[in-house]
Amino acid sequence: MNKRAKQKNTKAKVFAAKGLMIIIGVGIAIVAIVAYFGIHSLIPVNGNSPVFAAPTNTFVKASYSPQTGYVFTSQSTSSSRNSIGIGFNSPTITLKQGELESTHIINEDTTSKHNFNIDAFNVHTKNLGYFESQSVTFIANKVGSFTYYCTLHPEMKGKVVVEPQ
Ligand SMILES: [Cu+2]
Repeated sequence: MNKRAKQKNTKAKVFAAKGLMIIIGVGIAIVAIVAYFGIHSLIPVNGNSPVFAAPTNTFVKASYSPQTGYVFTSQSTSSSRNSIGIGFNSPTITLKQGELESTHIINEDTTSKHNFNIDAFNVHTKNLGYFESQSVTFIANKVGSFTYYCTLHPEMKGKVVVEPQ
């Protein structure tokens, strides 16, 4: 190999190495972002460390009809220990003490925004527009009966009952 060819070869190698570094860099950044948000989504809103457990999922929609007015309606099938069934209005959400709960709210009302709150567990969604949804994960770390509600419509409320273990 003459001098020029050698130089060219070295340049090509440096270029390839730089390319590889960029690819690795981007890879690390993606992994870091996923890890950051992944871990953060595992931290309950009323806790400060990630919980590596499968949550109980409850699906609730905000809806409106002239008959019912503004109302939270269950989208979860009923289970042996709670009164939730698809279509139940103002369903009671029953949990066991210490249970990890993910409540998924969707606004299926074309006429108004809605939000979902449970003060006792630091649960507060943003104002959800039509077909917007938000999931909130919390630990049922208090026993008793609590109220969930929408700040925009006082009539939209129901109970969260946490039973002792
Ligand atoms: Cu509302």
